[in-house]
Amino acid sequence: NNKAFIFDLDGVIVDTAKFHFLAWRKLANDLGFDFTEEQNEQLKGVSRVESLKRILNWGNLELEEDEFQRQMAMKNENYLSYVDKMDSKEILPGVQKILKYLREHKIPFALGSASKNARPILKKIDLYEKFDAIVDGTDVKKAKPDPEVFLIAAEKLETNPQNCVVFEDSVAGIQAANIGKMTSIGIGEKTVLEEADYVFSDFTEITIEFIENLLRN
Ligand code: B16
Ligand code: MG
Repeated sequence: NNKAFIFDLDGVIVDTAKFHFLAWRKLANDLGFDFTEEQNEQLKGVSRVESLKRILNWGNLELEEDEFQRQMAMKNENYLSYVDKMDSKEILPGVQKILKYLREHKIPFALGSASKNARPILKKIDLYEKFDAIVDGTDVKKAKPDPEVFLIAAEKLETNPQNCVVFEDSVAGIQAANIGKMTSIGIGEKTVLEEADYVFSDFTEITIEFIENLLRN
C-alpha cells in the first residue's frame, strides 16, 4: 500500500518548546513584563509572527513594525544559541525505534513543521538525511490548522492525504491533519488533544504492532 508518515518537529521529535520558552521569556522580561510556562503552552505549533503578536497582547504592549521585526530577530538569535548546543541525545525517547522501523520497511516519511528553523535543527540531531521529504515554515503560506504543510508533504511523498498518518503535539496540528483527511496521532495529553484519532503521552507508548495495524488499514 501507499501509506506514508508525517512527523511534526517541536514537541514530537525534540522538545524545543523549552528553548522557545527561555527565548520568549527573555524578550518579555526585556520589554518589562513576565511570560509563563502556561502561556508558552499556548504557542505550540503557532508561527513566530503570531507567537510574538500574542505575547505582546499578554503584555499589553504595541510595537511599531520595525521594532516588532527587530524583537523577533533577537528572539530567534537567542533561540538559535540553544539550538546550537543540540545533538542527537535531544531526540525524544522512542522516536528512533519508529523511524528505524519505517526505514527498514521502506515506508516513506516526511517532516511537517511550522518552524523556519527545522532544517538546522534536523542537521544538529543527525536526522536531516533520514527524511524522504522536509516541509517547514519556509515552505508554507498558511499556518496550522490549515493543512497546507501536511498536504505538501503528502505530495512530496507521492501519496494521497488519506494514506498519511500525522504525529502532532499541538491542537492546531491535529486539526490540520483532520482537515487534510489524514490519520491524526496526538503526542501529549488526551484531554488537550481530544480531536486526534489516537493519543499517546510519548513515543515509548507506541508499539510496532500499533504501526503495523495502521499500515494494514
Ligand atoms: P520558529 P512545530 C513550531 O514548530 C513550534 O511548535 C512553535 O512553538 C514555534 O513558534 C513555531 O514552530 C515557529 O518556530 O520560530 O523556529 O520558526 O511544532 O510545528 O514543529
Ligand atoms: Mg509541535
